[in-house]
Amino acid sequence: MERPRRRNTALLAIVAALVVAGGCARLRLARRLGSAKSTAPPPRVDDARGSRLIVPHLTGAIVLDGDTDDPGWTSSGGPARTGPFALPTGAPGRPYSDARIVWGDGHLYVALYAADEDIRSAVEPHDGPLWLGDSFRLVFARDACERTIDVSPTGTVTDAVRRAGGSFDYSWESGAHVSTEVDGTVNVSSDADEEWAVEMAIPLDSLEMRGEPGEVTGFSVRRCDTAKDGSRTCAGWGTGELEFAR
Ligand SMILES: [Ca+2]
Ligand SMILES: [Ca+2]
Ligand SMILES: [Ca+2]
Repeated sequence: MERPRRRNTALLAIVAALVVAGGCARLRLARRLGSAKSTAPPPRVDDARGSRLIVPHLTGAIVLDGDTDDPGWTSSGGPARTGPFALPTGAPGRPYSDARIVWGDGHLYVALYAADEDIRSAVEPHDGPLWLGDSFRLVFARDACERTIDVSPTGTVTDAVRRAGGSFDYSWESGAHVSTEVDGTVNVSSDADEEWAVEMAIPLDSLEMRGEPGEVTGFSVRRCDTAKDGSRTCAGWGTGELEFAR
C-alpha cells in the first residue's frame, strides 16, 4: 500500500527584522562608543573554530516544495553538506540526519533530512516549544547575537534572538520560508514512518548578513528525535562556521 505522503507549506511573512537588527547594531555601536555594560557576560559566539563549511553560491533555481530535486541542490558544485549528524561523543546519530546549504538571492537555503520511524510533531503554534517533539534547531551566532530557528515536521517555526548571552526574545522573526515533506503519518505511532524533510529559505537581512563572498557566521544545527520506545536522541553538526564561497 502506498505510504501516505503529506506536504505542508507555510510561508511566513518577512517582518520585524529591522527592529531586531537595529538591536544588535545598537549593541555594536554602544561598544564602539564605550558605553556597553562591562558586566555583560561574554557572548557564546564561535567558541569552536575547528569546523568551517564553505557554502557555495546558488547555481540554479530552488522551489520550496520539500523536494530537493531542484537544480540549485543537484547541479555541479552543489550545496555544502554537513554529512551525517553526530552525537556529542562523535558517534553517528541514529536515526540519520543531515543538512545541505547554499546561499544566493538574498537568502540562505537549507535542506534538512531526518530519517524517522515514528514522526512526532509538537502541536504548538508559531514561537511555541517545538522542541517537545521531533525538530531541527539552527543557530546563527554573529556580533554577540545568537539567533535560533526551530522547525517541526509540519513546518511550524519558532525563532528567537538573544544578545550577549541574555534571555531569548521570541518576538524576533527570521522571516524564514519553510516547506516540509513527510513520508509517514505524523503523531500516529501504530505504523512505521520513513522520513521527513525541510526545505527552507532564510532572508540574510534577518541574520544581519549582507550576502557577500567571504562572509562568515557562527553556525550549528541539531536534530532531536523521540523514538517509538519514547527514548530521546539529539545529534547535530557544529558549533562551527559557515563561510560564503568567494
Ligand atoms: Ca524543492
Ligand atoms: Ca521521531
Ligand atoms: Ca519569533
